[in-house]
Amino acid sequence: MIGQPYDLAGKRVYVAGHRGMVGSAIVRRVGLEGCEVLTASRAELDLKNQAAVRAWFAANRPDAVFLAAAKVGGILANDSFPADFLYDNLIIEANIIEAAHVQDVEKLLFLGSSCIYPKFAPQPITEDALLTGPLEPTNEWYAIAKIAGIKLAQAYRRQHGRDFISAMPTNLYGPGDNYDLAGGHVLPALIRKAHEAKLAGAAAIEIWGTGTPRREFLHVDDLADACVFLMRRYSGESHVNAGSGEDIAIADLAQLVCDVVGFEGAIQRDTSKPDGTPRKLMSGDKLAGMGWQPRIGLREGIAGAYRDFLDQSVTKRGL
Ligand code: GFB
Repeated sequence: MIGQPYDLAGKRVYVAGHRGMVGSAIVRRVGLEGCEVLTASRAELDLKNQAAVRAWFAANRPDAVFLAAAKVGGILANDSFPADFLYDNLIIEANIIEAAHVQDVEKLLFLGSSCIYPKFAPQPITEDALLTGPLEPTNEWYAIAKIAGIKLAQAYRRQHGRDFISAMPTNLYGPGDNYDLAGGHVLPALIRKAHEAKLAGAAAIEIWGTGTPRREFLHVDDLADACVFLMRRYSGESHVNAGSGEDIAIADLAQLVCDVVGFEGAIQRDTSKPDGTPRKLMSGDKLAGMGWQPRIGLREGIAGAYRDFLDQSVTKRGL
């Protein structure tokens, strides 16, 4: 349902997780709305500490909250650290949603993830596929935490009349991504592998799994725009998918990244690594029906992400 537009101008808007890829994109985008953007560094506020979160909300009194703080990672990180992915995400979202309720926050947007859906959900995945089948085992811990976050937002809506909503982004990429090969997602990993192979004059790069899984990718600046759109225009119990509407096989993605980076060698597969969900394409009909569309194409987005990777490399080496 599209509610009365919620005007962010003049509001105090807290972006939780502002150092991350998603949070920093939301800070950039929401800054255009004429609001006062509030952030808190990890040193200032431990989001896993309930008393600290409550005190921060009482002292800073935000009107609106974007809940983008989360422990995130790629398929291997999810599979290797199930306790961290479940506990950290549960506690962070519970603390923030509860504090937002106690402090009468007018509107809150919780960010989930497309891995909340069943492993074999019919494609493209509509919002009502939630909780209709078993999850993908490599990331069920993260998925369960994110499902709990959606349910928390719904529960505070039902029991306390709070205007708390949820957006479900597909796989994201863009400036501020994590280029760590073990912990990060596929797209930043491919950028790094192709770049380093080009510099080293290597004959090939290696990708994980069979290369056949299909994923949908959305540029984080498009996601930030969708979040602000939903914050302003949407009020409803159901979460809303945010995607690009197109998916690509991982092997084809690897080729595209190599083209953009300028690496001309071969692409080899390490099938000892997991594939994860065979396909994850979300239906964007609900958000499109409200009038929102993504703007950044995949090739253009990867070219921008590669520039960001080069900038990060320069900064890290202190050049
Ligand atoms: O991006 P990724 O880790 O996330 O992996 P998921 C996507 C696909 O790319 C998998 C393959 O089939 C990987 O096996 N892949 C190929 C690689 N080469 C690489 C590589 O070098 N690094 C990585 N990371 N993957 C995550 C979830 O799942 O997606 C999270 O675990 C979250 O919970 C996130 O939902 C959006 O799409 O498989």
